[in-house]
Parts: sequence; structure tokens; C-alpha cells
Amino acid sequence: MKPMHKYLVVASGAALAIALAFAACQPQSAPQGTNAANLQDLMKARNLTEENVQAALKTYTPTGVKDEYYIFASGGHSGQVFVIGVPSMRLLRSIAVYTPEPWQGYGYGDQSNKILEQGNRDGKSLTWGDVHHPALSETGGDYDGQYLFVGDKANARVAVVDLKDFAAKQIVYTNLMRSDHGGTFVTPNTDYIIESSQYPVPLGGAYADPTKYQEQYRGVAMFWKFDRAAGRIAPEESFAMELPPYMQDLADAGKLDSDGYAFINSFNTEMSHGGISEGQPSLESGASQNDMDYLHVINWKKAAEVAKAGKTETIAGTRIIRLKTAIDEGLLYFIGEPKSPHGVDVTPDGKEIVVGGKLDTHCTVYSFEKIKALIEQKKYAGNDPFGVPILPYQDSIRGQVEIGLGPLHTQFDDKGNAYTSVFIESVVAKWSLKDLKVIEKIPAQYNVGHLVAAGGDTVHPHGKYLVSMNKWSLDRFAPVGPLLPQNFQLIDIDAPKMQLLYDMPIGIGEPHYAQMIAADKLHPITAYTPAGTDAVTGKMDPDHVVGGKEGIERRADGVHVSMTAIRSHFTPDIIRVKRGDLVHLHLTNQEQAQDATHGFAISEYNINLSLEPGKHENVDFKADRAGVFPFYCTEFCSALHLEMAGYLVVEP
Ligand code: K7E
Ligand code: CUA
Repeated sequence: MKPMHKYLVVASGAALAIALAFAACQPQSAPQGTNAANLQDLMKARNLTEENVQAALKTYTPTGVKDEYYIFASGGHSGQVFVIGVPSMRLLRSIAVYTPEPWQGYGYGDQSNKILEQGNRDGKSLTWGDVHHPALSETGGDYDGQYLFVGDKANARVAVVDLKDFAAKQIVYTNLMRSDHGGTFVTPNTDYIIESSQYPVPLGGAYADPTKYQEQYRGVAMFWKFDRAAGRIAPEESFAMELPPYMQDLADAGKLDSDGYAFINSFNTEMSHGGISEGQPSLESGASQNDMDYLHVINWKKAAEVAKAGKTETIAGTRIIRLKTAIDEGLLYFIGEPKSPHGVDVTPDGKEIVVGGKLDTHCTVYSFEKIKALIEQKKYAGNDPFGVPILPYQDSIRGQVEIGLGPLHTQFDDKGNAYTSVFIESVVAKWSLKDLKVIEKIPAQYNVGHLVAAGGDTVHPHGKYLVSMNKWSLDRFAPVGPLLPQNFQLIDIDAPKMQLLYDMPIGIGEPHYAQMIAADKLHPITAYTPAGTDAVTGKMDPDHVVGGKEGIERRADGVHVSMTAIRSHFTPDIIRVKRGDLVHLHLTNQEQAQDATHGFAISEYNINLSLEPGKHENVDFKADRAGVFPFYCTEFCSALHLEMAGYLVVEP
């Protein structure tokens, strides 16, 4: 037997050709499957081309070797975020945000229940979210690896995830909107997190018939103030801006030259509101009549001053700059954008804004310098029906790029190139920012939505890798019934020609946008220290349990069980209560060793906690049925893991 590693060790990049040639010289035995004696036989047996092998060598990550980048991908209607390693495309973990998730114990203990409860709008328990646009916190326009913000389109909420422990810490919302889409996007130093509404509703949750759409429905741009020291959004320091009832879409914050500004797309400037069965055009056709919609240009820095000066009203608990004030103070301008635009992306130098028109074949490149000059000269082409000044379109743009059918979203590399997803054509188009010409297209399988490149929306994009986040996978994977996974395709963008490297099915939700960050920017903890820490506050939980101080105590408010977990037992391991007792369980994992996580589940009580090393959890439940209920550790933590169990004994 010829040892395989002889070829694999040398086979990288240009060395591959040599390795292959060498392999070809070896005597041909009759190889089958992975028993093949040499590389070429293996390729033959598995029907692989030289390009396939090259792609494999660019992504294969041996055991123990870590990925160079992390992707934080929105989880769509799973309500989660997926963390994926690049270039291996291995799923590293999910982060529960808007949806209870038992593995993480999220939504099954008091600490995480409190976070989910923050997102219960009007007291209504919401157990899912539609995550579209995650945003990493930035310092000076670069990812700093500290926080991740996550928007929920379905219920107009924004969540904060701490990247120290990859866990959700806060959910906020404003009653000014009921759905969002232009969220979340951060300003270059994460002063504000932008969230803009998608489907206009009457401000503050009031009732108004859809026939009163133009008079009473409104869009909103929300600027959530981030308190970095606290690691939380400060709702009381946040403010909103009223917008006309166009359907605001994606947003992006200006940077460098355009720092202080925000850009938001819109469609449906026709103000169509549906009503197919009431003799009105459907939204689909009603919203697609005009050749131009409006790019919203917002001076958020000035708006923050206006809000600080108190020129706001408070509606449904949120300070809002009314539309008239926004116009009078010079905070809001429109520019035409063709046609039914979707993505808006500021270039790495902050000088230009790229807009993709879903029903157009172009990307339009706006010049911030020109926009600023037009605003200063008050050179308007007119006003919209609400009085918002419209800047002349031709004078605002540098030009257009003929991209193809259905350009959506754009990312950037370190060599002055832009990459635009082209939905209808199912390709990724690489084009030159300098001369606005398409350089190359690579097919995507299929219907590409967002793209993500390494640092692709920062002031210092890395190039290297790009992932095409495709909506349909069709024939790419082994069939799994009518509901198919999405398809993430990893593309090498450093090669002279773009090369497809890997297809990764996502069978848990529909990702939209993602962020790709260099792994060395992240410094996650391995344990909560000291043991007894509340994972949400980061402080010692007042009810934490020290070894030797365990016990069961009947108090006025119920039975308090103070329990510890350590390999491989719970103390106490028999909990005796009476039927009808309210039980307050306080449980500390005493471990500090990496990966020494214990779980805690009680049969038929819908409880499953995840106790990572050092974590403390509290959970209240009513012992409402008499009987004997086993509890056990749900993480295979040691050789005696099965013995890590006990009984909840509920006397009749
Ligand atoms: Cu899916 Cu950014 Cu919500 Cu486009 S959006 S694809
Ligand atoms: Cu602890 Cu299994």
C-alpha cells in the first residue's frame, strides 16, 4: 500500500499539479471507493476532477485545525443565528435568540425566560422570530468582535448577543412599528443600531382602515442607542424618525466620508395597500408601477442632536422626530432609485452607495460627495407628496453598472471589486468599482439572495472568501421531501477566476444576511467564572449554591431547592415536595473545566436547563401532579453520566 499522505502533504495550490502528475506515474492497481491506492485512483473512483480536488484542498480542515473565519448567519424563521466556520463550512453552533431552544436551555430557565419575555409585545408570548440581518459591532468601521445585533422582521424586534459567551442578552422593540427589515445595521462605532420598518402601520399601534393608508399609515426609522459599557441597548436614549408610508427596505450606515448618514431603500412609493378582493390592485402589481422609488438619505448625527434638543414627540413610549421636523431641520432627503430596489450598500471608502434594483438590470452607484453638495446648495428636483425634498437623480449618481436580471445585494473585497447577487439570473457578478464594468460571473445554485464576504461591509474588506446564500437548492443534495434546505456556496474570490469550493445545506431555517469575521477577533470565554454566575448579568447570582451548602428548605413562598451539579451527581438527588407546592430550583454547575456542561431535565415537567461550566440557573415550577419523576443530566458528561440522576418525589 502506498501511503496517501505523501501526496496530500505536498498537494496545495500549484503543488497540486505536480502531485497529480506524480500520482499518475504510480502503477495502476484496481482501486475501488476509498480503498484506492493513490490519489488519481481515488479521484477516478469518486469521479472527481482536478478542480474538485483543488476545491477540496482549499476547504478541507483536518481534525483539531480551526477555521480562519466565522460566519454569523441569520437563521430566518428559526429565530436563531447560525455560527459557521470558513473555509470548512462546518456548523459550529446555533445561538437561540427569539425561539426557545432546549439544547441551550433557552426558554426553559428563569434567566433566558426573562430575555424572551422582554420581547413579548403587548404581553403576548412570541415564541419565534424571523431573523434577517445580523450586524457585528464595529469600532472605526471594522468588526471588533464584541457584540452581534439581530433583527426580527416578523415582530419588529432587535436583540443583543454577547460574543463572550455567544448568548442572547436583550430583546427590545418599539410600538411604532410592527414589522421591520432595514435592521440591524450599525453606525461605524456602534453608537446606534438602525432598524427601519417594512410594512407601514398607523403610528403607535393605532387602528386605521387600509383605505386611510396615505393619511394615517407611516414608516419609521429607529435609531437604537447602544451602551457599550453596559453591553445593552438603552431604549430611553434611542429615538425614531417618522417616514412616509413607502415600504422601507434595507438600510446601511455611512462610514468615513459619509459617516453620520444613513441610507434606506424603499419600494411601493405608489402607496398601494393591496385589496385584491376589494377591487384594488394586488400589492405585487400596485407597488411596481413607478420606474423610480426613493433612496432615503438621513443625517442621523444631526437627527440625534435634534432629538437631544427635545424636538420630538413621544408616541407609544418612543421619542419620535415627526416628518415635518425632519424636513424643516434638513434631516431627510430622497433620491430616485430604479426600480423596486432591494439592497443598499456603502462602499468601503464610504464615498459611494450601491443600490440594486430587483426589477432593473443595473446597480446604481450614488456619489456621497455629489449628494452632499446638492443638499448644501438646496438643489432639489421637487418634493414628494409629504414635502420631503427630492435630490435630482442624474446629479446624484456616478453611474450604473449593467449587471443582469435581478441584482440584489453587494459586498466588497480588498482589491476594489464589488460582488452583486443576481437573483433571477442565479449568478454572482464580480464588477470593478473603478470602471463600473462586470469582470466575471459565476453561477449560483440557485436563486441567490444575500452574499457575505470576509469583512465585506467594513472599511477593510479581506477578500478571500465569499458565500452565496442561495434560496433554492433544488437538485444539489440528496432529496429530503418537499421542504428543501437553503444552499450556502463558498466561493474563492482570491483566485484569478472565482471558484466554487463547497455547498453547505442549511436545513434549519432560511438565512438572509450574514457577517464574516476573522476568527482572531473573537475571544470567547470557556466557563462562567466564578461558579455561580448568572449568564445574563455576568454577576454572581444571589441564589448561587456553594458545595456543602446544598439543601431543601420550605419557606413562605414555596420550597427552595439549592442544588449543585458536578461530575457525576446532583446534590441533593432526591427532592421531596407535596402536590401543589411551588418549587424554586437553584442550580449551580460547580465545574470550571472546558466543555464540562451538565443538563438538567425533569420527566414530564417541560424543563431542560443547560448548565455550562460555572453557570447558575433558577427555575420555578409547580409540582402539580403526584408521583415520582426522574430527573437526569442531559449532557453526556462523563463515564458515569447515566448515573447523574435523581427523583422528584411528589407526595399526594
Ligand atoms: Cu432576504 Cu436582506 Cu431580508 Cu434580501 S433580504 S435576500
Ligand atoms: Cu452531567 Cu451528564
